[in-house]
Amino acid sequence: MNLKRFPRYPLTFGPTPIQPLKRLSAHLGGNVELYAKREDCNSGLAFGGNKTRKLEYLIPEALAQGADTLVSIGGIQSNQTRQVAAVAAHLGMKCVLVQENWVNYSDAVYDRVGNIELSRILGADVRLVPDGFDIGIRKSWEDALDSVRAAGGKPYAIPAGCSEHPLGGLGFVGFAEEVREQEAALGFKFDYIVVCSVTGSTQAGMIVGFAADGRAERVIGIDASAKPDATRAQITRIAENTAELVGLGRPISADDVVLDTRYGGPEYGLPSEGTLEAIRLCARTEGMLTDPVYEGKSMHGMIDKVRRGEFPPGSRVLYAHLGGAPALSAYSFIFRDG
Ligand code: 5PA
Repeated sequence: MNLKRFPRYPLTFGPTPIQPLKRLSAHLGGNVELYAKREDCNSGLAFGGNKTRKLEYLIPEALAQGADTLVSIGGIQSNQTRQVAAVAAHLGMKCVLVQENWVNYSDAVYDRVGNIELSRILGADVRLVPDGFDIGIRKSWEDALDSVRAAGGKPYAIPAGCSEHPLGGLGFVGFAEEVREQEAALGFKFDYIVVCSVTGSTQAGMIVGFAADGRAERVIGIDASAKPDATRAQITRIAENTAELVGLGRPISADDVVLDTRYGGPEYGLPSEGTLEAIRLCARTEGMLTDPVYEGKSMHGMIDKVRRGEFPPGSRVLYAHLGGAPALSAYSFIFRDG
């Protein structure tokens, strides 16, 4: 497998820290050791997150093409679009963001605070459109690309979550390689890796990266799309493409893709009672913030699996914290009493 042959433009601080979640592990009975790898603080570019790691492999292509505008898409509180806005500002490029109406929720200032506020401060041209949730390629995004061309600009297209981009899986192949180096220093290996999945390239990259040492099926995806069939299909497709790209040396099989579908509801972007309990428990035992759209759902999944005894006693579980806390202020009503 060869990731090194792909150019990487540094946007992150470097390897992200792995921290033991001692109080959360003890609270859950102490039979499983929980750790977090902090992708949520991987960069100084507007808080970073999983997209910043992915973008390190897309930006060299954008620069090589002489693009002057990054164009991307997400929901109103998308973390992806905020990270693209920050990267564009950092590189002196323009940024057009299509923000769709992905979530059935409207806190009074849902479209003013959190990620969308940050994207506006970062100077992005934020375009709100009424279309609903869909992780695929969107007409509104094609229209935005056309509008940049029509104005004489040179757009670089970054699809939702970077996922449908041919290079979108590479960043999290790198994540797995980084974990292997950290494991060598720690003197042990993780038995499971827990990761939130929606558009799929985060988990797909990890599957390929951990397949290299026989652990693909130890990557436990927690669906947060509440449309798990589409997410599973997209993870599988991206993993297949990425495996070929980096020369994994074996095809991806259905067994490699583990997606737990119990925690994504009630809908994309809406927390369940379990999501909220997990957010509060993690915050109050560890001081670590997770959000109601993504990481609160994967945190719920990890906590519930520990409580049900689904990880064998003595397991070491690595929670990939992918970011997302900037959306919390958009859910202020839910947390008005804490
Ligand atoms: C996102 C995605 P994937 O989309 O790669 O499966 O990652 C899921 C995920 N955690 C997990 C956080 C904090 C995320 O932001 N966010 C999207 C966005 O528009 O922000 C792509 C949906």
